[in-house]
Amino acid sequence: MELKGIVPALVTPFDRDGNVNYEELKKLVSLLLEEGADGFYVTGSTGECFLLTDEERIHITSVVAETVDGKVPVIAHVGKIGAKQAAYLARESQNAGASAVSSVPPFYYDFKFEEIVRYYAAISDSVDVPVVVYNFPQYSGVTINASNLAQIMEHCRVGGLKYTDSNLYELERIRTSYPELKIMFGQDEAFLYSLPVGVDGAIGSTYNFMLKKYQRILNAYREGKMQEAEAIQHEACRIIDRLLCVRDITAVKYLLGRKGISCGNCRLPFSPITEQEKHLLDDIGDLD
Ligand code: NAY
Repeated sequence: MELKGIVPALVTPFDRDGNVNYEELKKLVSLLLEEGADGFYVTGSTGECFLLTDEERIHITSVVAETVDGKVPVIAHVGKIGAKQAAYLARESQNAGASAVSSVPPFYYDFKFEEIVRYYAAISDSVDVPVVVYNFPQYSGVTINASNLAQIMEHCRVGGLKYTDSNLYELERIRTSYPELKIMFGQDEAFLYSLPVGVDGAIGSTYNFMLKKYQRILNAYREGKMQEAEAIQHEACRIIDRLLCVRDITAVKYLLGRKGISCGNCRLPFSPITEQEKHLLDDIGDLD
């Protein structure tokens, strides 16, 4: 599995009745493959993981893997709070075609770090594919840094780290401590600024609908055209500002409508998008 480049954290489309819309999911994946996505992160935060049943999570992975047909990696997020449950989901996701599995640390019970390590070991022991540790302190309440990552790595086959935090200093410490580790950055609003730290790529929600903008940032950066890269990043941030006035997942789903993908609303208890929110997103400008 080559984890690199720009990887959309896929939304999960729902139909009018709130069921997973697998046809629209296939359309979305095909469109993003055409646009040059370097992989797919499925049933992550953006995919409303904790609002899906296990069966839905596994089936989503299998539909995405089938559509991708080995062209790029498919990383299945298998996070639960129980180690046994996450290990089960990991094994089933691997059977469904995932090239790697990933998880946020277990949350809610304020687990000790040694317990978190045991959780990752259970996932790792249940699969042959690599495990991508998902650092998302803002939601999980747990910070993974250069020092405690070593403890996880001792007991778990870590293939990568998804780093969804704005602390670029800590990111640099991790990069320097583990030069071989695949690191995927998770804050789209700071995509450009993660590149000099030496990340291998990025996973995020806004790559669902404005992938081309980030490809242009990456190309400009690689060619040393910093002013051009910054101008496109500013444009992406202007759009993200608008997204965050709504809610990122809700807004991403709505904006995909412009690309012919119908994603429906987010699942309860998320609220459906309002007319006022739609209005805010309607004049957001060019997505490409
Ligand atoms: C996932 O697992 O779906 C993600 O990778 C989530 C990454 C997103 N962060 C959050 C907080 O949901 O893409 C980002 C985020 O939506 C974007 O940077 C806008 O803030």
